[in-house]
This record gives sequence, C-alpha cells and structure tokens, in this order.
Amino acid sequence: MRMPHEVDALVVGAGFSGLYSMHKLRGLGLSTVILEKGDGVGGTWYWNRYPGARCDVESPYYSYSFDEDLQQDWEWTERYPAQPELLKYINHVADRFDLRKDIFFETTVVSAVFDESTERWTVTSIGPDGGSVISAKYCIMATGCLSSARMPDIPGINSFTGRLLHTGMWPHEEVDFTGQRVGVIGTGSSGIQAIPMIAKQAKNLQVFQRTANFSVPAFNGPIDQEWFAKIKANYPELRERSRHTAMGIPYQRRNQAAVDISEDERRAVFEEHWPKGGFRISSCFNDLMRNKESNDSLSDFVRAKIEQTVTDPKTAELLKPYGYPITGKRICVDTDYYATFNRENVQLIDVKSDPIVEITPTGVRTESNFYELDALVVATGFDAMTGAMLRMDIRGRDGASLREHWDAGARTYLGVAIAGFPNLFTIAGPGSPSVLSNMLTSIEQHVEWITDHLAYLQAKGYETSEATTASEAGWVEHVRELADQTLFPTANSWYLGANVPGKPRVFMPYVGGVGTYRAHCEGVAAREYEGFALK
Ligand code: NA7
Repeated sequence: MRMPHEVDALVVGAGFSGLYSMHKLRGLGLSTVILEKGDGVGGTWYWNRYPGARCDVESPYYSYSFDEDLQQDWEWTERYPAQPELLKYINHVADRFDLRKDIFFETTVVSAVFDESTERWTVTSIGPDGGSVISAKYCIMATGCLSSARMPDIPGINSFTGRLLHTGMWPHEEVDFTGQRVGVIGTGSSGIQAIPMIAKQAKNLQVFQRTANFSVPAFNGPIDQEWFAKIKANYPELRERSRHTAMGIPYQRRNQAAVDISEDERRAVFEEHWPKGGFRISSCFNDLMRNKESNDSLSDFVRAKIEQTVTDPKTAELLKPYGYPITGKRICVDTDYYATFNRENVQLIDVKSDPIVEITPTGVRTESNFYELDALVVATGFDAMTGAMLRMDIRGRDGASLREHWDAGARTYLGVAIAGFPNLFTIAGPGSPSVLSNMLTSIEQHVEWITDHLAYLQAKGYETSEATTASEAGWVEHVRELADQTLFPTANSWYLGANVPGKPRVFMPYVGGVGTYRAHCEGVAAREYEGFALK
C-alpha cells in the first residue's frame, strides 16, 4: 500500500478515537488516512496486554453507540471486558467499516508542521519503508491519554538480565512466569490488575509498593444475559442518558450529600453500593469529591474492607491508603487484589520506608534488602495526557512549537483545539472530561463535535479554524477553577502531572462532567463556533 502525498485529513493513532474519526471524516467526503505506530488497531488495548488487563467500565457501555446494528450484533461475554475481547471488538469494527485499507501501520509520526503559505500540515513519519511526508488540510491527534509508557528512573534498570516488562508495552506473546521469582513495581490500576494473575503462576511474587491505592472489587463474571438483553432493548435511551451524566455511564449519581446524614447511615449506603461493584460506590453521594468529611467516610469504609480481607495485620495496614482523597486518583477496580496478599508466595515490600536504591543484573536492591528476581514487571504508568503529543515535534503558526506552548502546562480550548495550531484537533486532550469518564462516551462526543465543526467550515467556505488565545486562556482558567472547587488537586495523581519528575503541575481534566461539557460544546457550536477564529 502506497502512502499518498496529499490527503484532506490525517489522523494519528488507530485506537477507539482514531478509528471513529476516520469513519466520520470519510462520511464528510474527506480523503483520510491514519498513521499508527503499532502493527494493529486498538491503541490502549493493543499495547496493554499484561495478564489481567481489563476495562473498568462495563462491556455494554464501553463500546461504540454510533451504529445500532453494531451494538445489537456484538455479544460481550463478561461484565467487564478483558483486553483480548476489546481487541477482538475493535478489530471487528475496523473490518466492519472497512477502515483498514487507509491505515498505515508501524508508522511513527515524528513531526507535524503548519505551512502558512498553503495553510496545510506537513506530517513526517517513519514507517516500514523509511521516511514519508504527507500534506494534510486537517490533523486529528487521536494519540491517547495513557499511551506514552514511562520506565521508572531507577539506577541500573537497564542492567537487569532477567526478563524486564512494562505493563504498557507488554510483549505480543504469552509470558509464562511459572516457577519464577517475579517482582512488580507499581500498585496503580495496572499493577493491581496484574498482581493477582502473576501470583497464581509465579513461584514467588514480591510487590514493591510506594503508595497504597484505593481499589474496589469489580465483581466481574460472565455477563448476565438477562441484564444484557435489557440493555440491548433500551440501548438508544441508555446511550442518550449516558451522554448527559457526569461519567458517561447511565447510572444516576445519588442526589444526596454524605454530610447530611449520620456516619451510621452513610455506612449503610456504602454497604448497599459495595456489592454492585466498581464505580457504583463512588456515585453513592454527590459530595464525595467536594467535602473532605464525606470523602473521609468512604475512605474509612474502604480501609475497613481491606482490613477485613487481608489476614496479616501488618500487610493490611500497609495496603491501606492514607494522605489523599479516595477517587482523587482514578479508583482501581480489581478482582481479588487484596486477597492475593493472603497467599504464601506473595510479599508486600514497602518501598516508601525502605526505598529502592538500584536494580542490579539479578534483582532489586532497597536501602536495607536485596530481592533476587527472574522477572521484573514495571507497572509505573504513563506520561499521561500530554506525553504522546509532545513526543512529536508539532509546530503551528510562525513555527511556534507545541512543546514551548505547553511548557508551563497543557493549554487547550475545550480540550480539542490549541491556539496557534490551526486545523489541528485533539481527541480526549487535556481540558476535556475524558479521563474522568467512560472514555467511549467522551470519544464519540469529541469526534462528532469536531467533524460537525469541519462540516460547518466546508459549508461556509472557511479554510482554517483556530482557537483564539483569549478563548484558550478562558478555558484553561475555567478548568482550573472547577478543579479547585473539588478535592482532586490534593492528590499527587497523573491528572496533575505529579507522576513525572519535572512535569508542570497543572490539573488537566475538566471535572464538570461529560453532560455539562457536552452542553458547553453545543453552546459554542450554536454560537457559530465562538472562541474560534475562522478564515
Ligand atoms: P499509575 O496509576 O500511574 O500507577 C503507577 C504506579 O507505579 C504507582 O503505584 C506509582 O507509585 C508506582 N511507581 C512509579 N514510579 C515508581 C518508582 N520509581 N518506584 C516505585 N513505584 C513507582 O499507572 P497505571 O498504569 O497503574 O494506571 C494508569 C491508568 O490506566 C489508571 O489510572 C487507569 O485510568 C488506567 P506512586 O503513586 O507514584 O508512589
């Protein structure tokens, strides 16, 4: 397949957002290509193949809603979809909508430069046949929020002679830990999903925990066919409801403040929501992220559950998170995480009190111990929300670089456009609610809003669209103000860039919820794309 020299629209990334972008852009009659680094579609679900990798949103909702036949035809097998099933689904979508023929795989975009004389983007990439250059009128950055995996900066990490694996760059063949001494560094969502699975195989598992995380049980299992049939029968209504909720899933948050009732009554509400699984517990009161007392109640409740599950009191105490609000970091949704520490072959190592000093060819050295390992899994996360964009050299008007533009923190208008970067759009970028929501609901909203915008430009004969500096500044301020009304900025999370040394600490997600955000975006469109300079 030969890469064209010129297209109307170029999309970077063939995950859920890139594929839907291509489908919609084609619908506008625009010639479109996708450039994708991997050798297959799937984005997050292509790269994150570690054992136990699973979505934290239930299968029937973590799926496209744009095509009624697709949502009726697809059969999910589990309540929460595992990575292989999600990859199968997205491959099915790529085939069903004939998307593959315009995707260039194993192709890494290195730069995108706006040429003011032609008002087009020059996109340079490196692929299987060497370097390529494409000229595109529109650029859609569907590069993902958690796609730039980070190795930890631990001295000696590259000297390890056993197997070294990052959860976000997992090999494409099965990894067998049978009979091995395995170490896992990191206890975020990825570590918490992988640890119970690895523990079942490994001879011995050492879990190196720096900060304990809040995790709640998924209560996953085979999908309840009766429940799924009801969802299918009501899909249009449920999807529409999801679009107007805070999280993009069709559950209503209980409209009651925890502080308005007694501690005993709160506990009864928590107990009632706990068996429902996953995020349901965090939507049982409307003030959990606004009021420290409410948040403390839920935190205490989850800490008590940890204590009831873990038999060794010292281990239980270490596993209890303190010092930040529950859901201030994305709450982890697990299967048997805490119970795994009751296994004889699993040890928890507190690397906050005994820090890792180096990794040697044969294991991990902490200040006071050495742990000999055959395999080391790092589940240390991502340069979230900005990493993938900043890996490329993106230059807008007057040669201005995105790296400089975002030097003091990411800046966007509505999370989809950047001042000085005409005709370039980001899906689920900083300033959008996507990472605090069901990603699929947010992705569909972004893609539809952007393609409606492009249709408008075409209809009116505009050549370029660009967020103004003032509208971008206003949005950045609005996002900050909303976040400051909540407890979110008090947690050292990747939402804030706190997990990457030297990254500016700016709270990036829009916390107002997907429904409010959608209404805002619709208002902007209704006011003829207020905040954009159209030429
Ligand atoms: P996260 O949530 O960023 O978690 C990374 C974990 O790795 C976290 O426990 C970190 O501890 C730990 N970490 C990072 N660097 C080190 C070093 N140097 N030493 C010890 N421990 C370290 O990434 P995930 O991949 O689990 O999840 C990302 C998102 O994917 C998740 O929020 C879901 O939305 C899906 P720390 O907290 O920094 O002390």
